[in-house]
Amino acid sequence: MNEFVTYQRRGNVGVITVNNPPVNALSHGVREGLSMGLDQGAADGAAKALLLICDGRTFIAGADIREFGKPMAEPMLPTVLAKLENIAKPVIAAVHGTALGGGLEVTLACHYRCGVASALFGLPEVKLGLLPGSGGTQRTPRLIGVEPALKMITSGDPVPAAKALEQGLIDEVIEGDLLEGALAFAEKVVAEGRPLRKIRDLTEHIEAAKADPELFERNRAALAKRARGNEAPLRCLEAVKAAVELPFDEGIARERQLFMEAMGSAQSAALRHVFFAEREVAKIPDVPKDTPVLPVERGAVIGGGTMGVGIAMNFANAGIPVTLIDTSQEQVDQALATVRKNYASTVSKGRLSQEEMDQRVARITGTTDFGQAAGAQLVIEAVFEDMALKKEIFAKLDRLCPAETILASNTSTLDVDEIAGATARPERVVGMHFFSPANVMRLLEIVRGEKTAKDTIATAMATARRMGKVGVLVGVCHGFAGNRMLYQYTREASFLLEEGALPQQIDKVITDFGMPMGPFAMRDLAGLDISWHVRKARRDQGALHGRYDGTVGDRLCEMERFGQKSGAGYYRYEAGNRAPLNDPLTEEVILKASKELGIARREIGDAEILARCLYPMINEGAKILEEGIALRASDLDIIWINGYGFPAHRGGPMFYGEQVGLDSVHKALLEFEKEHGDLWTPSPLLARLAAEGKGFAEA
Ligand code: 3H9
Repeated sequence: MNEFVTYQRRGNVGVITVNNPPVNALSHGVREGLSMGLDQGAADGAAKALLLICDGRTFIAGADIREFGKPMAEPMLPTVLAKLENIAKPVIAAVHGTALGGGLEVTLACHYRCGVASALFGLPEVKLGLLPGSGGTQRTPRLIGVEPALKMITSGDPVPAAKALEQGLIDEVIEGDLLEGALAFAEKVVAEGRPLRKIRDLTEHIEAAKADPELFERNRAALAKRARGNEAPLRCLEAVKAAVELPFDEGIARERQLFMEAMGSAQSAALRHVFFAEREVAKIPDVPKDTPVLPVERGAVIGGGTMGVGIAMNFANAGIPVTLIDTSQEQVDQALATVRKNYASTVSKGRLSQEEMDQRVARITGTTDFGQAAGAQLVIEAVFEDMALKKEIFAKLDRLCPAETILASNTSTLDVDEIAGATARPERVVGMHFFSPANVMRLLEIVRGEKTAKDTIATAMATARRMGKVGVLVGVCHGFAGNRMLYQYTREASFLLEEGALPQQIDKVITDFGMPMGPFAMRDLAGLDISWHVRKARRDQGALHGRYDGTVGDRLCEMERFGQKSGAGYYRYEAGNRAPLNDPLTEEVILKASKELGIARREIGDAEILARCLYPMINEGAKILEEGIALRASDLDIIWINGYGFPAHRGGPMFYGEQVGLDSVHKALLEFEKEHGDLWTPSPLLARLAAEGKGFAEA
């Protein structure tokens, strides 16, 4: 056919094979080859049935995302699929790996589907801000029912072969070799004279859905609640609704219209950016893919506090036995009890089986004997942020552990090079900064010290992957990348309070933007007292410079309002309820603080609030890039999406800055600088890119 698709006959069956590594994406060449393969199969009189199968590691994983946003050449996928569905002999899809997006849509235009037990079937377009654009929203509900189809399409989550069989999405699960099994299935279809089953003609599920007039409103309300401004799930729902309300061909036309609308949206551009950013983040220019990864067969965690417990659970979840070490037996026992409590809570929610819990708990052993760290290949220290204590622990581990053992610190602020200096193996020392709760949050900042060896970095990145985390490489500086940017954001939120806004207004602007929580609800959840103590200590040391951002926070803490745990902070809380309630007392405190500071309060618009909170973050991100602390702007986006809940449909803070226009961000920063001083001075990198009309990737 062409270089991507071949045709060959086996017995009564014409076999069309796609080969477009790595994931058999439906590029122009594949669509063209498929169209030609179908023509040949249709014309081959000896072929009583056709089999569609793929070479390599997977079935077709969807449209070629790299072609999106560019002019598309004929034949388009819907045209190829119409040809496929109308062929006058049975066509059978044989799936291994993943049949995703356009790949699953190809199978739905076939008359029968089979796959190996390990195969996955899904329509993940929603995760790219899209909807299935080649009949997926019209055929899936006709095949498996409207509600199961809605679930599959609006969640984007794939289903395994067994579930697909149960739902009727596929007709047979193949044991053993896929090609041989699928050929036997095709011969059976021929021998039994099975009909050409066109999904477009199935009506049973559509009629059932018509009998439930509330179906779409019910699902729309539930989706809108979860979507936080993400438009794609609701667009998916509109397309499925068309399957119920319109004849098939009109439904297909409506689907196409919605698909093109989604393709042109800023949100889809953002989500596509995130897709590639997630893959880029694993690539470190001077640590190539073939860098040796040291074996990690056993882990150890020093410190049984909240972070230590979460980290030990990450090892256990990845199937790696781990020793949890603390100074007293009481602390060890308490840590192990917390491990059990955390897992039991997951079991009670039905998200983990009791058997799996028992296996994971059994992988975690506790001891007060530091010597047992010697049995691990990766030791992660998670004691509190005290440089002297960390140095003492690292010196001790250095004496006790074999020379190859990697010693990692979970520090969130301290200098990893200074910690490494306490050992005779700085090349085996690395930062592994987990985010709280450590067993839940996907982000892991991997901090490269001056002397950290390449294989140490490769091992830390590989361990992150085994733990189901996204590892992002950063350099040494106070707060690393994520928290450095966070500080800018929370500081601005505090200033806005003093200047005229209220917590509920700021929080609403931020949650309307798509963050799960605003800065003040977040502070109330974390507790206000810790940062109060830090501020007091820094003030006593004379380390506070510039405009002070803690006035309101200090007053609240002086009134013993420490957040949720004390029933009040920026908001008030009713017993047993975490919902923040507006509090006139807080407003009084804020008004007084403004007066005390000599600030005349003014109306602050929502757009200014958003810009004041986000632009300084983008500016700090640019400084981080300039200093070489992060490798790329898209890595900072991945940090914020996975560690702080930044909405993926906004692409991350740096991508959002580019969508607003770096020039506009730069201009706004200059205005803020005029008004409020040099905290807002644009970074030279941002100023240069704005002047040159370039994005961060072109820096
Ligand atoms: C769609 O189908 C729209 C239709 O409804 C309508 C059409 C009209 N295109 O993830 P990996 C690259 S929308 C181009 O590391 P894994 C990826 O960038 C599409 N490239 O491997 C990477 O490149 P590099 C719906 C793609 O084994 C390399 O392949 N489909 C595509 O961990 C390996 O990827 C999806 O959303 C693509 N579609 O996971 C599926 N997919 O090496 C998206 C991958 O240069 N893909 N690449 O960095 C996936 O979910 C995973 O890649 C998959 C494999 C599970 C398949």
